[in-house]
Amino acid sequence: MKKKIYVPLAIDVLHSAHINLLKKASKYGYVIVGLLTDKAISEYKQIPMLSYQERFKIVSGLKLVNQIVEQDHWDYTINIKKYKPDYFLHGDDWKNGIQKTLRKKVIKTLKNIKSKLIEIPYTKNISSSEIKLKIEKAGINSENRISVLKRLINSKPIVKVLESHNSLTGLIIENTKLVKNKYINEFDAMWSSSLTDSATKGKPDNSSVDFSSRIISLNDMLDVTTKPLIFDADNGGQIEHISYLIRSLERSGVSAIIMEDKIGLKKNSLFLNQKGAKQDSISSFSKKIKKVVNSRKNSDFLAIARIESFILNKGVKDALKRANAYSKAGADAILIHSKEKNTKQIFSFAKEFKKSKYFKPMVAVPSTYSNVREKELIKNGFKIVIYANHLLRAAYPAMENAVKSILINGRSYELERKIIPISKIINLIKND
Ligand code: SPV
Ligand code: MG
Repeated sequence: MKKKIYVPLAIDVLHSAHINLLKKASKYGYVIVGLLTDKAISEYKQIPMLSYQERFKIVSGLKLVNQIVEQDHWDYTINIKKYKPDYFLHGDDWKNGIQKTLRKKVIKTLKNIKSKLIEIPYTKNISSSEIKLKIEKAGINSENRISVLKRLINSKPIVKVLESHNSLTGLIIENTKLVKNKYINEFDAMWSSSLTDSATKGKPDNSSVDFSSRIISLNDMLDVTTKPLIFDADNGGQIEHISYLIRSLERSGVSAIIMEDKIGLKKNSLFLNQKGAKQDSISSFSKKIKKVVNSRKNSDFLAIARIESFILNKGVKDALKRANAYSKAGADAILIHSKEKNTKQIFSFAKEFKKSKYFKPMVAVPSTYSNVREKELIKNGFKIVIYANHLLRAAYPAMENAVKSILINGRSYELERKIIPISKIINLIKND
């Protein structure tokens, strides 16, 4: 019987180094490719551009490959134990960096089943990540960008979203990455907040900044970034206009709309005084959700319903009734909003909603209960967390202090050490 060789691959961009690798593998025998799922990849780097199904099709067209199996964890040892290959092949680039620990674990597991590790030299000057960067620089198309959010929801424990109010904040979200516990930690998506977009324009969060203006702002951000964007549409406006709004958002490459179930003159939900603010009827808001669902051309564009029951001092019963109805109307996810300082309200809702046959992924906006950790949200069934206003809140005092410093000192010298050098700003914005 032919010997089996296992090759784990992500194949986001198929290139010549993969072919070299598979040619070497085929010399050892029957080639099994462990194709990494979106979930497995997102455990250690950004979600791939192509979906698993698309990547599967590409690999199945390669005559060097005898079998493809699903590699659903970044930890290869699970499949090694399952398929018991005689050989395991990997590029030698995993000896350093974040894959180092995994390599050690793999070596131990292979030893236990008397299999061998084959490491082949990393092909210099070619890497998927670099090719991906070049493609990203050339831009991402709207269709692809729309789908990324849904894929992230299906593959990550929680999707992390941060408010972006202009292109610069979009770039910060795009480019800031930390390595935490050997994993790359970064934000997955941007939130186009009605509050911060309005505040940036010096206007109140009462829909005085109309959708056309909001869409110009988000197009600026989408021009220079590749991550998905969620649009805060207040209550969606008039139902008769919704299909045009969805058309514009999809054309721009927005991944989701969030609509809140309020009517009347818009008031920000974090205002203590909600006098005059009214909640829409379940039937009327459900119609709006249906309208979004029927208007979208791309089924990966998500309709997210935001429930304001807690904001308007109604209880969990009202929130649940609405969640079930909105889910039935076609909402892909439910944002349960709260302006309490703790998570009691949203977790009591989550506990009940999880039992519902209409359960949908839940979204949290921890603006007032900011002490909650993401792991607690995950434990309570939340799939998206939106940090809704933090970049603007960080920028405002920094700018105000700069103004004060120049006014106090009659020069800008004292400020220099607190702000970034001009050279850094120049280099931050690429000119190519
Ligand atoms: C926003 O960021 O505009 C929101 C969230 O809608 S909140 O400010 O809490 O209403
Ligand atoms: Mg808003």
